[in-house]
Amino acid sequence: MVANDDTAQGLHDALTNLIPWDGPVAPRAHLHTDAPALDLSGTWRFQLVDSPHDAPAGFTDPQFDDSDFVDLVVPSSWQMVDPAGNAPFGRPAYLNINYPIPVPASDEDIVVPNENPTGCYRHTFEVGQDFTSAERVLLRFEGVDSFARVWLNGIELGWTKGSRLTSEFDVTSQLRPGRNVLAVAVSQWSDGTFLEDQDMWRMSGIFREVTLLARPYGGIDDLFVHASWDGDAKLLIDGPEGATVTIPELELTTTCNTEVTIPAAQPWTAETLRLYDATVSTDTETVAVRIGFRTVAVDGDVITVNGEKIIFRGVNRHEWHPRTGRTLDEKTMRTDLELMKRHGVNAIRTSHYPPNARFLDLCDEYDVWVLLECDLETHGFEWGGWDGSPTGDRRWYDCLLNRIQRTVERDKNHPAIIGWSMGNESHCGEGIRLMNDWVKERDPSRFTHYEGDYAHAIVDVWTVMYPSMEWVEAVRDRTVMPGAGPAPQTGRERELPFFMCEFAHAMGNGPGELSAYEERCFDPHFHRDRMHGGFVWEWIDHGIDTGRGYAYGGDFGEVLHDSNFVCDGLVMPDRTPSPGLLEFAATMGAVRIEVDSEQLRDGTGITVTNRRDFSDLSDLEFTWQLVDDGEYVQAGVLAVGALAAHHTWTGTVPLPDEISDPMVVVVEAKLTADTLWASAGHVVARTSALLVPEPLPQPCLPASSQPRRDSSGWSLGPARFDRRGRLVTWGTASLVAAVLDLFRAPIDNDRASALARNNIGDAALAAGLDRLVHTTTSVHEDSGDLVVVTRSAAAAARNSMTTTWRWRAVQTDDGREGIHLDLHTDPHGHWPTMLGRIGVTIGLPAQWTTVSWFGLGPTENYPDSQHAAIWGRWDCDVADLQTPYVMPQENGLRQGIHELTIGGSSGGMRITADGSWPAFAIRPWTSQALMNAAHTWELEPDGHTWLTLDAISAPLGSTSCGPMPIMSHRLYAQPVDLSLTLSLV
Ligand code: IPT
Repeated sequence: MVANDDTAQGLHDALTNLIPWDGPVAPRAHLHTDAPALDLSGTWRFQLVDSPHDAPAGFTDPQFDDSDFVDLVVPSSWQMVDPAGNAPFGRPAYLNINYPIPVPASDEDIVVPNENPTGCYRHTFEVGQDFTSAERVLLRFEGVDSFARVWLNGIELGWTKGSRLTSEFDVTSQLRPGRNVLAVAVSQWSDGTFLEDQDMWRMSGIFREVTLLARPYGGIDDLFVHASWDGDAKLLIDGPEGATVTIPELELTTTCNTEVTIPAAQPWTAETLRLYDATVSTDTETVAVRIGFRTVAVDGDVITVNGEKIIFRGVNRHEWHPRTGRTLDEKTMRTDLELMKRHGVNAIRTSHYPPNARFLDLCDEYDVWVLLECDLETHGFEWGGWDGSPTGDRRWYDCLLNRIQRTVERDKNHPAIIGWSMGNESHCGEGIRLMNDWVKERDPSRFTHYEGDYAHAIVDVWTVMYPSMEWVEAVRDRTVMPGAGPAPQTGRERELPFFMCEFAHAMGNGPGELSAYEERCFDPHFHRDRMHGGFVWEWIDHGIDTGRGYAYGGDFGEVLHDSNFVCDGLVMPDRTPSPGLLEFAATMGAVRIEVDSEQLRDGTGITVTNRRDFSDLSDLEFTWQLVDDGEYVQAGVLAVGALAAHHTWTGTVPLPDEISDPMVVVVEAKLTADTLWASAGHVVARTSALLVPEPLPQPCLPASSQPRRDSSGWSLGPARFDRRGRLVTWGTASLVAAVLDLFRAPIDNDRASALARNNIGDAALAAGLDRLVHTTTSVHEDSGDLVVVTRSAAAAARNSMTTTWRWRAVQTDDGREGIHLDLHTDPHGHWPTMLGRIGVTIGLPAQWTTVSWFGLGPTENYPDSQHAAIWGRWDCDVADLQTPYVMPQENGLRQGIHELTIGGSSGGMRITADGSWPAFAIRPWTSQALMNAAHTWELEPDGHTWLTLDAISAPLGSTSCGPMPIMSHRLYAQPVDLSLTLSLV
């Protein structure tokens, strides 16, 4: 063994010798066995030193006095112990592409720093005769980051690398009856670090389970289940000769290594949960396996399962918990799957490493497609043009093969896994080909994936990251790619199935444009086409809980970091669904309901489309409701029935003969029975449509009062304007005058970053959108109206917006006093900058915190993310209107506002829109304060309730790592009108 001596040199060699491991037994499946197993999780003794050379002398000796050591719970990452507090073992560091340590040049030997945090672990455990009488005993580590050297009772067992891969050491000859002392030295940096450059928090430790496994004489060390379906179920289990296979539910008994056809069995798919509990037994051991019969094939350029094309409505999933990092308990894993299933996610790419083995059992159980990725990323080599990247350097090939072998062998028996991915962002060389060849030989029953196979010479599918809409269209239409895409469509990629292994970067407020991707890449209309959907980047924000909010890169004093790029998920760090996840459910969900209010009276206004690939809709009940401004009118059930996959149903609901107020039709699809992931009644899909009376009732009548001028300004109805024509008093309340607003606190998709293909936010700031100066150029009375003209422009800028505010006293139809505003704004000069909004902002009293509106809600919505919102009457508090994105940014917009009331114990304002329906945001701080805060805990209410009403709002896009929004969605300066009535409440 290279590292068997205790000298510094010996240790150094093992850390960087490009040998994947020394000591572990051949990789094999994780099996659920009745053979004795001892979970070694719990409190261990621990000491952290600066370097492997500083490990306390003799700490591996069973007699060593470890009273200087401290307690540490295993599994855990030592940097996750109180990282925002006194951090006894250092803090995590967030990096995306950059390596956390210096990178060797391609003509150098591999070196890692001497300063190499090393955790010295000791754990004492007892075993009984069930272990000492076994044929063999294995010590299994499921995840140690990144290098572990292991001793039992003072005798070295060897060492291993591959942080998210299992290693099993044979401890038969070192294990003693009774007390045993395990010692492990874990170093953060090794040559493995160069293969593990995933975009995530960098930390280390024994972060997954450690187990002692007794292996009986004549036991079952490994199994390979081949369960296919081609109209009939076929089963072949590679295993010990003569071992008995039983599936009680199918009344089947057979033996390993014999293929049987089972006519009674049903197929497994990610929609039709059909797992069979089986056992495989020898005289001394019984193993439980769950079998799903399915056949994955690449049929021309289409991926099929059981002969049907499948669509990935997928997400990329890292393992994350805001308090325990990459150590996840089963409850958290179940929560992920339940949330995914509830929001229409049907596929997971395990970016960019194999997850905890237990998670894959749950994927079988909950029914999702899994693209299982190897623990491999060498992204930091990109900065040097990939020179020396391990996938093209033969010195590394054994390490690469070791990684893919451990990946496939551990997880090969899961029906949920339908494809193997070689890794992520590691360039492409011979190493990838060797990995792929090995997989195709070992397991030809699944497709292989590697996005970086840009020559399309190796793997079975063609995938891309973050394509533009035009790009996706070109793939779909088989035309030449616009711009400088990775490759023109001239080679083997023309023959391959296509999906987006990453798209719709869910960082901060977003992603927008999901429905545009959905139309192009997920539409079953292209049923036999090669478009297979994709996987949103990513599932969860990797924020770290500090007790007062979430930390991100840079909060722990890292030398290098990538800021909040680690918070780019569809769920918040605490797994609260973000508005982006609700939009995912509404656009990507396989059950589609569309309501066309114009056609309801023709009997065809409601369309239900079953976009599932296998199952009908008999698990759902479709209900409708007619609601009149919050008042329930009528409800019923739609006879959609057992609509088959890829079929459409058309129908309608009965409407009253006349509609006098805006009314809403809401149609919902609900589960009729409990499932593993939701209770009966859970809403799988919901949509609404607005029915408006024609002509629209006029909300107000002209009042007799005229603008009255006095020494300090103007009075008009319940309002006062100062001498510059600014609205400063409402009833008895003082206001911060309404001004034109073009600014939004940059969302992550507006902010320039290494990967963002935009500079929207910087351009907006350079143009001074956040610091417009508003100058009144005229105030006068015109036929009973107070007409105010303002010019809004930024210091140094020559371009401006001229706004005419035409105010008139009115009475509402229910007799309340008010004023009507007709606003028109016009750009002057050259406006190259994209705007955040074109609207007005006004400062209301801080005591006004109760909000009620008729429009789209209750969830936040934006022009390119509004499918989850429903028309209706919604009530809440100002605090509830804020979405706490980890990095503060524009949030909380609600569109389509017909009426909005905001008030408190003293007074309030009702705003009704006529003509076009504005959007609103209400916050206890300004957009400027939102921009300036780096964390949620830095936001403090400033003494006003700020109301913004947008005539037009900018889209969200997903430009933080993706294309610019579709041209027609972008918001540029243009003339707009707003027509509102403000009345007293
Ligand atoms: C892509 C990575 O594969 C993923 O891990 C993550 O970093 C994502 O970007 C951004 O959050 S790679 C990028 C160069 C497109």
